[in-house]
Amino acid sequence: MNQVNRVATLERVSSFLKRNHGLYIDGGWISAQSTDTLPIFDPSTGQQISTTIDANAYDVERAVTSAHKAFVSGVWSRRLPAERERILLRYADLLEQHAEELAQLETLEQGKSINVSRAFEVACTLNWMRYTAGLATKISGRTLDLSISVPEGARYTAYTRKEPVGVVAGIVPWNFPLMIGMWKVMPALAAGCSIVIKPSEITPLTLMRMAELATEAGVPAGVFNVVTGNGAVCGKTLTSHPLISKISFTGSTATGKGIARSAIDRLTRITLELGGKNPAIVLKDADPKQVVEGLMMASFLNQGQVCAASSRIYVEAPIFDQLVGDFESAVKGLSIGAGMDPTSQINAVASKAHQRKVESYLAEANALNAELIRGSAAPNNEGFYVSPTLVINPDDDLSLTRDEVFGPVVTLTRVADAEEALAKANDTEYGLTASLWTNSLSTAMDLTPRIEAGTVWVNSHTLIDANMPFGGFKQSGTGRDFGVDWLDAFTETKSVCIRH
Ligand code: TXE
Repeated sequence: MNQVNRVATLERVSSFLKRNHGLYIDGGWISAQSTDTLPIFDPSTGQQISTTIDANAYDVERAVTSAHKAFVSGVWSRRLPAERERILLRYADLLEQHAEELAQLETLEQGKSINVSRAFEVACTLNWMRYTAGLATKISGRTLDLSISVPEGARYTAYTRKEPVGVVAGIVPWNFPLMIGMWKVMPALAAGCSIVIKPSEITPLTLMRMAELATEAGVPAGVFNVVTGNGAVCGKTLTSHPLISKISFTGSTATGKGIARSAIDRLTRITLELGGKNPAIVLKDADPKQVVEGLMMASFLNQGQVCAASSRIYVEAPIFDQLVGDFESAVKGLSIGAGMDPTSQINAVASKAHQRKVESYLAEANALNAELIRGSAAPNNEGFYVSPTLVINPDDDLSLTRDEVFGPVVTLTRVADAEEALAKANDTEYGLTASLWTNSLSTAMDLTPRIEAGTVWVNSHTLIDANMPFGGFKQSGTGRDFGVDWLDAFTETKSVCIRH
């Protein structure tokens, strides 16, 4: 790494990494029964930087029991909405006060640029936290006029109330551990639920620190618990526990479906935010500068480890060659290096296993003579780097054209017209996001309803907001996060019918 540009690690961060970590249950750290541990690596060097517990079934049982006890006691669920809101706003203030610490932890365990950790992961999470805190005081039902006339002359009025669903299990992936973690914690707490959260085994540190800050903000003991561990034991025990009323999962389609299958046995409520293979349709009247800037960011932010990332770009023939040239210059100009070096634009991916997976897609494409344009070479160390890569006019049946690669890889395909682009864009089992690049309002209004995706951007891509619902069509998931109706997924609707 370029030591001159490297951000100095805060003393608070170094000492947190060295801690003898336990599990966060009942408002504090406890020793686990499990003696198994999981190493945490710095993706920029491949070196181990911390160690966490690989929780067993007994440990998970303790966390769920604590959350359930807190829930039925009413210590949080029956608290005045304004009090919950105030505590959650204080929680956001604490993140703001510890912003640099959390940003560094995020970069050290996940690999992404410190610039992205500061400006996106931490700063945007703050917006989401404050937005969601405000929802705690907006929970409301309806009054209902009824037509029941039994016995004759009786009159009835009903109303609905939204009640917290119970104990939530949050399963968090490794691409945006802090932000996606808070997308589960905040709506659960705003609605009055308790939560047991399981971060990814690769990137648990920021959420562990956020548990401490929740207690400092005033969230009562037992309401917010963190268990660290692998998916097969810790994750599975948590999501199949009978005291869990709601699962909020973000991760792969295969794991999400497995959890949903087991959830159906107990009819546990479930929200799934799964992967994407997100198309960008670029028409000949689009602004090329805007396209290249927007889609470089949308394709390579966080090394493409973004569920909403643009990974397939379809360009109308008249501007295809020019755009390929512009993308090639942009990709070759990206500097590669450690996330803690703010001048590096492409950083390591999150794990060795993921680096191998992304490289294996590229190796297959190469073996089948696909045209690859690769950016600068990765640093010569044990870090988990993948050079940013453009794949030009790949065959439709190549694995990297169909699967979610989740790396710094994007395909560019020439199409004859908007109809061919639309057919190719929709030819996928996924349906998370898409974008359309055109200066014609009528074309945009014609095409957007025909694109099979939960979010469609026009002349931008990957820009998300707390007030804009987000979720997938098709195999990209079920349910929506964000927006004014977000807490519906964390509440049950009760109808109260009164005879008078
Ligand atoms: O995902 P998993 P992986 C996609 C992306 C990536 C692929 C595989 O394409 O390459 O998924 O990543 C926990 N019960 N996305 O293997 O397995 C696990 O411990 C309960 C897209 O990491 O889905 C982790 O906390 N939990 C995505 C979380 O599930 C289980 C983000 C995600 O792991 C479990 C990440 C089980 N049986 C990957 N098995 C997005 N939508 O943003 C695993 N887990």
